[in-house]
Amino acid sequence: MKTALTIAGSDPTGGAGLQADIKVFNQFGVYGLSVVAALTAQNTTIVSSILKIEAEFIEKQLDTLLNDIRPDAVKTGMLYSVDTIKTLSKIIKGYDLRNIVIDPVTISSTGTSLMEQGVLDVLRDELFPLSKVITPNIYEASALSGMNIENEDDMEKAARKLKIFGPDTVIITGGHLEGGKETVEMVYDGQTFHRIRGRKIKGEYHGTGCAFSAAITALLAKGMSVIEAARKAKEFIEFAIKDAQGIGKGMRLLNV
Ligand code: PXL
Repeated sequence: MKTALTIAGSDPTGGAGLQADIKVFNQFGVYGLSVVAALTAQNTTIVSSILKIEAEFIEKQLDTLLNDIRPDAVKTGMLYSVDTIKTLSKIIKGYDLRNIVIDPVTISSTGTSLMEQGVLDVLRDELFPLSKVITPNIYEASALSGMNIENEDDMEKAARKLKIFGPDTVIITGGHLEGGKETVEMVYDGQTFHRIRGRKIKGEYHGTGCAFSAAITALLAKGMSVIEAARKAKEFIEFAIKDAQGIGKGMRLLNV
């Protein structure tokens, strides 16, 4: 059976974070492995607290797991600390891990920062060069590229800038762009821009970024190309959004 590893934060609602990733891996028939990089106390309205996990313990989790099992693909989510990212960079190189998907998580959908100061720079400089795909949304891509993204032309420009940091493929997710009836995911492999279009679905949803990048990771584990994986992941996410559940008092949770 193919395996995918998520290195991410815990979200007790299961809508985002490593719980969502494992559910998505399972949906694609891929065995889910997980290393916890941070803990959050949160519900559908608020992140009330974050507990950092020391980088040494994250390294211990990874070393122990990777000495036994070699994942077919790996994704990162909320990593929280600079030390964790540096450790991860060492591990990825040391174990020669492939099919790395970086979801550069910055803030929660309810507006709380999910990273320490300095994380974005280290993420960009240390992990992007090792990655097959990065999947920033427009806010994350704006922060990482140092430009404001307001339309598709800006998405292209930002994708070009982020490509320079070394990922094989940049996918900027456009679900948060203002206006219009369509959403667009901008895929840039250094040569061609592919625009994956879909219908915008009204409302606020928790976990769309995690589920999208987890779906891509699962499909890469199964040997699919990045562009095919991105198209399939987009279809998957549209279904999950349409079927989102109002289980709590706040944001709807993706039903993955
Ligand atoms: O959606 C980004 C995200 C990632 N990881 C964790 C989260 C969130 C959003 O709340 O809680 C653990």
